[in-house]
Amino acid sequence: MKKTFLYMSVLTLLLLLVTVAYSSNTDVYTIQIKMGDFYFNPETIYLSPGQYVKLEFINEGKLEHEFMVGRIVTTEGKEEKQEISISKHKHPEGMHEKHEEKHEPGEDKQIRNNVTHVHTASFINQFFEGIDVEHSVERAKFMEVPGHGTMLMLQPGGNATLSFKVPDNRKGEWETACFVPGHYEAKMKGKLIIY
Ligand SMILES: [Cu+2]
Repeated sequence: MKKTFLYMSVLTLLLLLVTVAYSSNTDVYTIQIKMGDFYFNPETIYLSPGQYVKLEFINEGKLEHEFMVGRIVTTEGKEEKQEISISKHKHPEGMHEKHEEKHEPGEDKQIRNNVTHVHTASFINQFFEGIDVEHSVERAKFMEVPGHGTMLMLQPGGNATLSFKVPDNRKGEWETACFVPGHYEAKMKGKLIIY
């Protein structure tokens, strides 16, 4: 009887250990990131390859802010966007001159207006490229902007979550930034370290 009890206890303990090990394996590492005028708090985020993470964002500032992650800052974003808008005017060969004459000035103006909304800086190497990100947004947007990259944009008071698995090939130091004109210059940047 005593032996059976001991045996059962050991078995229960083993089962408990397995359960704990299993649940910690599938644990999601959640981190809250506050955005404001002009900062990210915490400024540095540490994540590990293979980790399941959930980044929770809150914009506690009075201005709209964005969160982007990458490696080389470029100011070519605006020009790239202009190229894209020009390519919208592409038409079959031989139609070119005719088209130029027929061109509606109003249409052009509308496209130019879109261009002025584009932020002037972005990253060349985007951290989120190829990562399957599950997101939820409230007064916020998570999207791919041609010529700008993968961005999370939060209105004042907005919040958002990004859930994903950190790939093994993202090790190292990444820069986080807000490229709303003037914000990066006002030091609205930080670091994402995958170690
Ligand atoms: Cu900002």
